[in-house]
Amino acid sequence: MTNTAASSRASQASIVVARGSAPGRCVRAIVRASGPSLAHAFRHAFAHPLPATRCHEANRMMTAAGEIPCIVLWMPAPASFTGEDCLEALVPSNPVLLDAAVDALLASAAKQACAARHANAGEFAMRAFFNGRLELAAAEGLAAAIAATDDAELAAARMLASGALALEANAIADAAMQCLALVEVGIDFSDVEDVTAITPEALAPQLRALSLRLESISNQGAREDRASAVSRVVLFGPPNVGKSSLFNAIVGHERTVTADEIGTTRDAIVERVQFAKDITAGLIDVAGYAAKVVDGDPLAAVASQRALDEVRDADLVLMCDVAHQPMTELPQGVEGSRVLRVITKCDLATPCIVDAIFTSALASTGIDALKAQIARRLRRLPSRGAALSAVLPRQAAAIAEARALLIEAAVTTESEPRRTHWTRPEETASLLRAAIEALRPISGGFDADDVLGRVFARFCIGK
Ligand SMILES: Nc1nc2c(ncn2[C@@H]2O[C@H](COP(=O)(O)OP(=O)(O)OP(=O)(O)O)[C@@H](O)[C@H]2O)c(=O)[nH]1
Ligand SMILES: [Mg+2]
Repeated sequence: MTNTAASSRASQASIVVARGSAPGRCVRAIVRASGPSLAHAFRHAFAHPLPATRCHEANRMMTAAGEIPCIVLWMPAPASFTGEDCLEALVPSNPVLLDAAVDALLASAAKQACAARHANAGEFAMRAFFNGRLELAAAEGLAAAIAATDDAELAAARMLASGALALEANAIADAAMQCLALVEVGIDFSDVEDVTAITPEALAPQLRALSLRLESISNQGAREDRASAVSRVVLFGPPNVGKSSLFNAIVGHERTVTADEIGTTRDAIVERVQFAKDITAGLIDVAGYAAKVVDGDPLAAVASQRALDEVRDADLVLMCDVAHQPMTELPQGVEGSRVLRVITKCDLATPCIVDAIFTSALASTGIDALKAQIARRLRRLPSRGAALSAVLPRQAAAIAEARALLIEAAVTTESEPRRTHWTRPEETASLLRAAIEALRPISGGFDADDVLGRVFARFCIGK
């Protein structure tokens, strides 16, 4: 559990008070409080004591700055947003009066020996969550709605808060589970008469359809800038390791110059490449990167910097090293999660690294495996420009992961040598199981504490 979540859960016994409206000009502002026994705690803060039952009434707050007229919305526990006693006082929107009103509530609680303090960011929503008044998805939706910068992001946030996202994710997980059951029947009861598993031919289109449904969720509310939505894959590494040769081998023609000289490539060269049936991306060849640039070559520093700029903007970095040399360290700002290690010139030496793709542009080996691995990694990226990933990165990542696994399951199924019989049903079944698991954070059944801190930290104080 995160510290924020743990400390907030532990301190729920205290009363919290905050301004509940954003700063800015308006007629009235809200002061909000939540906690146990508010009527008792705030006895000295109001001219008229708070009644036993829910009401809204005109009252006056007794503050150090004088009496402030207010409208009180009084919601005793448990029928309130947080599930605790909740109070909202609408006071004239003046920063001095607002501070005075908050102080008056805290001072009254102190006089009554009740623990009270200023609320932390998101604390009202967090209390609502812990008291079972708010689903985590709804809380996240609320946070996302606050953070939304346009209508599309707001629509994505509403989809989560309304439960529509969970419903669709559930339906897809359910359908995937049905497919899994039909495949497993063939594994577990293959020798039993009358038990027929689904054929690869019948299953593959179902898996494709499910992956399309996931794609359409992640594109909900997507902005119309699809032109810039092409992923960028950059060939990066020290000079002369064979990046340009690999670039040509992948694109399938001599698009860029290669030579024995160090520093042959100076500028970034882009070519659109279809890495798989469903994956097209921009492949970019850049100059060799050297942390220390050779003296007497003024262009080298500029070219090297340009290479670094391309890498920082890349969705996937193909980090190239030659088989017979030690691996290059990743430059600063390039996280390992965006990197695919590639070993070049494998015809010259046997590489000793394990976790990499081995290639030789000269011998044309490893090129198809590299393209397939690039496609696999790109499928896992959340769609660019999608509002969902902008405001709900956790959900977008889960959907991207599940979608990639479903496509992989479809590809595995389609590559069965016979259309009506299975040779490797276990492989498809395990990919399907992983896809269902990947959807779990949205369809339910995950460890809430892991994400709580991050969710509520996105709220502002008073929410
Ligand atoms: N044996 C062998 N040689 C290769 C291979 N790939 C490239 N080379 C050679 O290595 C040299 C450098 O190749 P490039 O593709 O220009 O290397 P680069 O990394 O683009 O070089 P810079 O642009 O200078 O950074 C050339 O002489 C290529 O012929 C390979 O797979 N095997
Ligand atoms: Mg080059």
